[in-house]
Amino acid sequence: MTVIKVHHLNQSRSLRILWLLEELNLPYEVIRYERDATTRLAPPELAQIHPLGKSPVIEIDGQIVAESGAIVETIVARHGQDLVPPKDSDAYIQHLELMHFAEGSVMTPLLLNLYTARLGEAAAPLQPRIQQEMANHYGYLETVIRPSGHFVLDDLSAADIMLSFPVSVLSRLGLEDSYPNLAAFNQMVRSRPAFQKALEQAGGD
Ligand SMILES: N[C@@H](CCC(=O)N[C@@H](CS)C(=O)NCC(=O)O)C(=O)O
Repeated sequence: MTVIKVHHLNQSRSLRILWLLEELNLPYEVIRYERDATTRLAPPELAQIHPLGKSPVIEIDGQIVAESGAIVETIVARHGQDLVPPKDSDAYIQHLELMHFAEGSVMTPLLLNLYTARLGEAAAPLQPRIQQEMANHYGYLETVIRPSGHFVLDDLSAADIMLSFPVSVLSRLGLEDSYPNLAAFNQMVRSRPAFQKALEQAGGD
């Protein structure tokens, strides 16, 4: 089996990929990059791997893949079918929806919140809408989580791995008390041995 190379930026979505690889017990190599201490941006070396200059990026069987959702789908299609519901099931559609929701929807208000925080009072007119959309998206996730504590299946799925990143932001925002199911999900993720190994590889989160 070929070794998957992971171009990992500290404190980034790339943790999803390390966690997935640990869950699947696949051989991988981590190439580490550090954010600029002032700007928090990735170093220019990442743009030599993929033109966007962002992380995660992987090299798998000679191909470069960017976008954490595409990376997760590529890896599970080859090595982790148990992490995706059967294609002819209703759960498959829900899984697909949440895989896309994780980057295509919930990250938008979170990023707006992050960036507008730098504007101070100038961002005040935008804040009610941003907060409303954060509550909308987190509120939705809070209700769709299953009694098992996972999002789609009774056990871990690729959607859980994708959603772990936006859900982890809740604790940084001090909002965990408002979303007890998501707080429990976050604890479940962090208690998994594979996640802890991924955190070690990542040098923390
Ligand atoms: N939608 C992309 C987002 C990639 C992304 O924005 N990565 C961030 C880290 S979480 C990054 O590389 N930021 C550094 C920069 O933009 O310079 C994905 O899911 O992979």
